[in-house]
Amino acid sequence: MAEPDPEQLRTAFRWMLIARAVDDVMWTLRRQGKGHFVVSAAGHEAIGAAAGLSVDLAQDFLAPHYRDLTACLAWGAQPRDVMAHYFGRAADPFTGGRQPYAHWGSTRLRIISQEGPQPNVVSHAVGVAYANKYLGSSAVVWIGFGDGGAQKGEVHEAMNFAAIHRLAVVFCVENNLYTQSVPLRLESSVPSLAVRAASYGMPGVSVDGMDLLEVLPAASEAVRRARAGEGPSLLEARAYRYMPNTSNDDDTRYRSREEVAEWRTRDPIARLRGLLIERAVLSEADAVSLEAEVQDEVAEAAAWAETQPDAEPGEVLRHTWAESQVGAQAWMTGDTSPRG
Ligand SMILES: Cc1ncc(C[n+]2csc(CCOP(=O)(O)OP(=O)(O)O)c2C)c(N)n1
Ligand SMILES: [Mg+2]
Repeated sequence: MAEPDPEQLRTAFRWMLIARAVDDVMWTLRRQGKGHFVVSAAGHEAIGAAAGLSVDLAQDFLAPHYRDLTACLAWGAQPRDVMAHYFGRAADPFTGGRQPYAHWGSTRLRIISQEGPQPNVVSHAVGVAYANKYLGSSAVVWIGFGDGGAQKGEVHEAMNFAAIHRLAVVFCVENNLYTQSVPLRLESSVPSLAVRAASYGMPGVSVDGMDLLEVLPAASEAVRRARAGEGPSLLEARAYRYMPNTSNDDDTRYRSREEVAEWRTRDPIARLRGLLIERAVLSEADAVSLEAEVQDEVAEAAAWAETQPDAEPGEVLRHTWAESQVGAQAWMTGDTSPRG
């Protein structure tokens, strides 16, 4: 990809700002006892922004890691969608209030459902890429997963299968050095996960995942290659999650505050902001007003979602059985009379 133009950089910055603002508001709601489970994207924002700028948003698929809020925004999710999902409201366009936060999935936006067991989405997304090839589609599937997920056997199977069939896939492993409390050296025999690409005969590149301008060329080349029928690539984006694994985790038990503070100095959003000002893409005043606009938009989305009705409990069985059998609900609750 040629150097990103100013408009692309501004767009990426906006996605990243929205992701961080959503993250912050969710943590606040959690602490106020108004919201529940938070999975933070903070520290991973540049990866999703690079994905969004690299793909063709009109046709490509996203199989998101649960820290890929920025990518979901790039693929078209709106702050109201995300907040309705966070609160589990009926208006949640991803799961209709069925799943806890970060289980995005949208047929309309071509976002493949994020699943609880990690990293199941990797092999399922490769199946989507296989279907795309079968159908003669030129769509690319961007797959995000964690360094811990990368240690699972199914990732090996998925990469092997994708390489054999030269599928249009980008495997993006977001290496943030931890699998919850377990450090990388205890879950991987090699410090760089990109080297594993060689065993599948695909390119493997390792980049600073907190620097948009470093992720972007590698992401663009992987997407180009996939679309040209040259097969999959493995992109290792090195990052750091600033917050605990989830709002149920206490990270003070396994990493020092000094370590977290050191990584804070490499914040992907602050770095991009500095670059935009340095390149005169934005003035300081432009950046401040964009930040204020994003804060307002996210606050409005959160306030809106908070007042939305919960999903109807009876809806839980929809999309599980064929519509004609939604009567299974009555059966589950004790009504065993036969139905036609
Ligand atoms: C099969 C499975 N085992 C355990 C978990 C619990 N779990 C949720 S997040 C997580 C950490 C995964 O680490 P990694 O893949 O590196 O992603 P990160 O959270 O660091 O982005 C674990 C173990 C799970 N969701 N699925
Ligand atoms: Mg990790």
